[in-house]
Amino acid sequence: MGDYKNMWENLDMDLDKHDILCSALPESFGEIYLTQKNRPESMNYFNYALAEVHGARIEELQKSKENGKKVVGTFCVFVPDEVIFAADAIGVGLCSGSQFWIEDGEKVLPRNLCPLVKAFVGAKISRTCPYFQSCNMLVGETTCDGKKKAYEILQEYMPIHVMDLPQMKKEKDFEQWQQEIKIFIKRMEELTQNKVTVKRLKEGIRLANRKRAVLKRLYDLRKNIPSPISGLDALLVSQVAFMDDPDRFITKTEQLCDELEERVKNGIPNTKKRIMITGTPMAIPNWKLHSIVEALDAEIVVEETCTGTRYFENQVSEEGNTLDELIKNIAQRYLNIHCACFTPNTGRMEDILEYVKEYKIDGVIYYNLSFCHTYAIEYKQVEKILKDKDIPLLNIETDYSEEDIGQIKTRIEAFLEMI
Ligand code: BJ8
Repeated sequence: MGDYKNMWENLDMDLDKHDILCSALPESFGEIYLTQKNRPESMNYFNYALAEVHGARIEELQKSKENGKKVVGTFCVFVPDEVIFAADAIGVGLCSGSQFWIEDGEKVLPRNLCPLVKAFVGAKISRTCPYFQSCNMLVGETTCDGKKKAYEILQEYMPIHVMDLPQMKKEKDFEQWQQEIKIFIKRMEELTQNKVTVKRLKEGIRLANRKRAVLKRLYDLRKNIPSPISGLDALLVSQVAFMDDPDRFITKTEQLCDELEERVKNGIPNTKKRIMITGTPMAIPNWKLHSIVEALDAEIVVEETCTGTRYFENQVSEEGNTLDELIKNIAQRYLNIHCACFTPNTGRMEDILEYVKEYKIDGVIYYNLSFCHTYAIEYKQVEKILKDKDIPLLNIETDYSEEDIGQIKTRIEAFLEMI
């Protein structure tokens, strides 16, 4: 990494603490990623993106800000990228996957709370995340209680706009979500001083659709036996998608997919068990479950999570000549994401069964971040539908710490032997 000390200083970061964070990342990335054999060459870009995640990308954000652009941070795949693009702003995903931030998070939050929430609050209050420090505004959403209340704390540190996400999918909820998107457009216009016109919103829709399409292409390639890419590498691509410049990300992921297509032609069958992960998201640098599973005789070929299929499934229709029509299209696509914060959430069950078939799954691992109640409760429904079809399922509830790695490994070994 280059010398970014001045930039971090200007971002009012805690440099000493940030040094500690930065020194741990290369080691864990090296151990987990660079030890994999026969990786696609095009993954070099994503290695670089990760290595420069606090450096070159942040420098780009600062340059854009000097040219008048605004940066907004998001925490959930329900926040429509289309609107951020249409207002000519830059969006960055701020969900945090590091144990490093937990201690600071617990200074202001209860300990028995989801690690994702504790980590993002810890990242902000410790001033060790250059993405948080670069944001002009945060965009939250009323998904789970932990996040909702955490935004009240973050509000003390910086401006935040919270989108009121309905928790059901009735006609009135659909209407309400359209209203919320309109309010969000207004807020983005105020922030950027750019008008969201029909033309700009269409361009925003097109860009977000292209990004989703390339991720879909990547996932479709994983349906091959064997998958031409490890689950770890595919996860890294998804994680980088939340931070990177969208156009560059699309180009680099297309290149990766071209290379993977060649690999498929020369694929040598293996005996690895094909695993689906379903559950809560895995934000950078949370590679815990993937690294345990793929060190054994198994490959993860799909993630039914928000750092997986929920991020890219379904496109927004580009049809329409008015803002209202385009907003309706956006609302339709987004309310079709099946997060456990909705009741009922039967769409998720349908997706899981569909992916079992499409990706030729041998076994499913239910991944639940500790204290995430909605996903923990929904486990029973997933268990039932998979049991009915005789599909093996393992439930793993964990956080970001390393304490339970041995125990999880033992359970997954036993699971793989059984399936
Ligand atoms: S659409 S999964 S990104 S809310 S923070 S709900 S893990 S207790 S992240 Fe999420 Fe949007 Fe839904 Fe996806 Fe549970 Fe933790 Fe809450 Fe979480």
